[in-house]
Order: sequence, then structure tokens, then C-alpha cells
Amino acid sequence: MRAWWKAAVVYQVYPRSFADSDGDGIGDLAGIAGRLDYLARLGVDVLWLSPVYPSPQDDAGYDISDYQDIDPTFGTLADFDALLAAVHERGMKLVLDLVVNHTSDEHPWFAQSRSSRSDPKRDWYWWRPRPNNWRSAFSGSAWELDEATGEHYLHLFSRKQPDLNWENPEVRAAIHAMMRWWLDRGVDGFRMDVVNFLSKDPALPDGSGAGAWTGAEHYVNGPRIHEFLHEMHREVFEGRAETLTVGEMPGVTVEEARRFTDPARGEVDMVFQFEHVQLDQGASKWDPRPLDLRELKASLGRWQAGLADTGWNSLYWNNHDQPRVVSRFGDDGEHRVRAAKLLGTILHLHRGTPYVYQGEELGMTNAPFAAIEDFRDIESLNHYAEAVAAGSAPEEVLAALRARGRDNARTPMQWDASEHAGFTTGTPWLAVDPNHVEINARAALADPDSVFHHYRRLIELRHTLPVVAHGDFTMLLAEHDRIYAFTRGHEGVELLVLGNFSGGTVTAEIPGWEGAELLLGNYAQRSEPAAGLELRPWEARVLRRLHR
Ligand code: TEU
Repeated sequence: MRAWWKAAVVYQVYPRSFADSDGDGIGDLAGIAGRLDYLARLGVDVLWLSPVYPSPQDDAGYDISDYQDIDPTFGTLADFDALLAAVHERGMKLVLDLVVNHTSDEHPWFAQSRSSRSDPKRDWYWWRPRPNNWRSAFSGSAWELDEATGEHYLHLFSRKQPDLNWENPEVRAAIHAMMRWWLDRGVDGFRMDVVNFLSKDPALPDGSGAGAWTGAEHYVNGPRIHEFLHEMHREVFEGRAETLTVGEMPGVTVEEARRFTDPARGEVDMVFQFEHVQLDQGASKWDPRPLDLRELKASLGRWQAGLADTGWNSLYWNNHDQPRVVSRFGDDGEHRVRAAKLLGTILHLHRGTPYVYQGEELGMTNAPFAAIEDFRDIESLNHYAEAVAAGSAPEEVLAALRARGRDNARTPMQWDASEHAGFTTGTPWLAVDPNHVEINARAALADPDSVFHHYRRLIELRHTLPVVAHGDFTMLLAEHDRIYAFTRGHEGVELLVLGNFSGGTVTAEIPGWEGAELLLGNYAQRSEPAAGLELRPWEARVLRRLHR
């Protein structure tokens, strides 16, 4: 039986920035509920909500102090139930963010654990008399000294995000019970945060190398990770149909992903891998480099081939941690609309489950952050402080934050051209991009040629043509530095997908497609047929023919 999510499209909502219903400048659940018809119009099947649980918001909600409630900023459990019912009424599903590699340091579990060395919950976290050399993803050491008990605790992210000790079966049982509690409430699955970090080498040995991620070899895809995920699957999902699980897995390889997503192994349905979002950088994400299209094709092509017969891919350009793709891999100036449509076309016609991040369907761009005061994200602020303290020129570091900072993804959703883009009647927690006067949902809905309606057609193709959801994948022109081309084939139907990742005109030398039917494109039909497969600036085309 084919899994339902192979023909589904997921839409990621970042609640802080989606829609504010009470004018406090921060998005909320009632705001999301008020925009469900917009999402239904787009045609998406599943909503993924980034965290809405009680949190001191040190890392924008990825630091949870209570797993079984809603942060008052976002609403109440009653608001959540109303939202869930409204989502289901529209035939859509809703998955929550599961953040269980760490809790907030304000979670009662950690308050107990740090209360004394002999507390029964001491071993729910990682305590050591002396730190090893592991580094936090948010700059600095991954260890914090607790003066009161004289020991250090591990935090791979901020010091207000202590890592849970998954070696402890009580920890695992408590998390399983919490997950069942949400599924019993009607939630349809989970996006699992850094879920391949749960198993650490209990000896906590020093890591080799230096810089961010030092020590990663001792906790990325750790020794018991498959055991933990299989146990979770058995304890939480077994016997529950129609759920979806996607594991966010920095550092996961194709080989590992085959094991994680092989249905026979009962771990997760799909993973978020990071290879394609780490190609355009040098030593770190703060060292941006131009993308080489051949490298992108090589990477995505390898994941397509690697999970062709076992497992399943997720497909994404954007999320709340990545800069806007049209600014990153496309052109957010003259050709913004075409480039945004091209990027959507190329991604959605790969084999896998596509994820649309809020605003991507409008072609939203990176934002014009002027000064460090404009940023809010802990990862960026900590990096700026550490780099400037180490002697880097502030303007240089700012340039890296503008290009790769996570706040680029977190500017408020642009609903209309009004002062705060229809996001809030108050003062937004993060400034609205001034280009909202042009780029907004109201204008997009009214323009049949908009990026929105192109994404709607892409999603329709996945819902109506089995070749899109289930067809095999074949990369073409792998060595071409401006053309992305591949075919999909299934039960006698073949698609050719073409994209010109440049502002010039190029011709794809691919014989045998003369006269093929144009299923979707981002240019108006030509009056006279072009010679061969000539592609105009940022042109995308999807052609269909029946198997020869
Ligand atoms: O992200 C994990 C992760 O790998 C990111 O930190 C990523 O490396 C970085 O942002 C890329 O720049 C997850 C969540 O998606 C992120 O928002 C959280 O900050 C993090 O985990 C900790 O929960």
C-alpha cells in the first residue's frame, strides 16, 4: 500500500511570523486559523507548525519549558483544538514540532535535575565535573557550569537548552507518553528536531577539529540512534495509521537515510538532509560562496538515486533556519517571479515529499537588515559577538548575517500592502520587509500569473499525475553549469523537467522531445515554436510525452 504522504505537500508555518490576531506583534494560533482558506486554496495537504509550546523563547520556541501546553503568546489548548478541528474540516492534516534533544533550562525536569547531584532526575541530563571540547552550534563551549552543584551540563545549542540524556529509559518513556498525548488529541505526526543527535557516545570523548560542531562525530547518528528511533516508533506510532514523521538530521548521509527511512525498519518516514543547503559556503555557513549548479545537481541526484528503491526523500529549499531561496539560488531582482517559479518547479518535480515554507509561494526574499540591532536570532547574535570579539570587522560579519542569517526566513508573512503587511495591527517583533508593498498574498491571489498560482498548479500536478509522486528519476546534462534537467517516468508517461538557472538564454541539447505537450512553464507560450529546447532567462518547462 503506497504511503499517503508520497503524494502530499507539506506547508511549514512559523507561528511567530505567520498571522497575529491580537495585535501584540507576534503571530498566534487564532491568526493561523484565520488563514486556513488561503492554505486550502494553495492545495497543501499537511501543515507543520514550528513550536507553540510554553517557552522563554531563548531560541524562538525551540527551548520548551512544558511539552503539553500552548505558550500564552500563541493562545491556549482550546485555541489549538479549534485550529486542529478547522484544519481537519478542510481535509488537511497537522504535524507538530518535536524538540526532545533538549529542553529549556526552565523546564521542571531541568529545575529538578540541577537542584542537587543526588536528585532522581540528575541523570535526565548530561552532567560532568569537567567539560570536554565540544562546541555549541550557537558559538562557544557546549558546556555550562552550574555554580550551585559545581558540575557542568551539556547544551549543544544555547545554554538555556540543556540536552536530555536519552540513555535514561525514564527520559524516553516520558517523551513517548507526551507524543501519544498529542496523537490522542488528533495531531497527525511530528517533525523531529535534530533527532539524529539523541544518542551520544556515553564516554563523551573530546572531538577532533575545532570550530562549530566540534565533537559532532560523537553525537551525530550516535551509537544507539536506530534503537531509539525504532523504540519510539514501536511505543508511539505502531497501530496508528495516517501519521507522518520527518526527522531533521544535520550530517545525515544517503546510506544512513536509507536505514532511517526504510519502512521495514520502523524508524521515520523521511528525513531532512542538509547537503544541498551547505554547498554554497566555505568553512562555515558564515563564509558564503556562489552556488555551483553542477554540485547541486550532483548532490540532489545522489539522494534521488540513493533513496530510489528504499526509503523516501523530503524536498525543501526553505525553512525557518535557511535564507530565502530566491535570493540565494535564484534572482530576487528583475527575474524574481520567474526564478521563484523555476525553483518551485525543479524542487516539486523531484521524487519525494515537497515542503513549502511560508512566503515561498509568494517569492518572498531575504530582508534588508541594516544593523545588528535589526537581528533577533540567537545564532546570528552570538556569532556576531564572537566574531567581532575575535577581531573580525563588524561590517564583514554583518554581510554574512544578511546573506545567511536565519532572520531572513522569519520576517512577517506578507499578506497585503498595508503598513505591517496585514500581519499585525501592533508592532511586529521583527520588521516587515518593505518590499511587501509589491510582494504579498492579496496581489498574488489576484494575479493568475503569480508565483502563488504557479505553486498551486505544481501541487495540483502532484495530486493528479501519478508520475509526479511515484515516477522514477533520471538526471540529465549533469555537467551543464546553467541547465537543470531531468526526466520522470511511470506507467508509460514521461516528463522532461527543464530549468535555466541563469539570466541568459541557453539551449538544452536533449533530442526526442519535439512536439511534446507543455504541461507547465513560467513564460507565456511562444507564438512560433522555438528551435529545440531553447530556454530564456530563468525559464522552467515541464513537458510530457507517452513512452516511446
Ligand atoms: O536546527 C538544527 C540545526 O542544525 C540548525 O541549528 C542549523 O544548523 C542552523 O540553524 C543552520 O544555520 C534545529 C531547529 O530547526 C533550529 O531552529 C533550532 O535552533 C535548533 O534545532 C535547536 O533546537
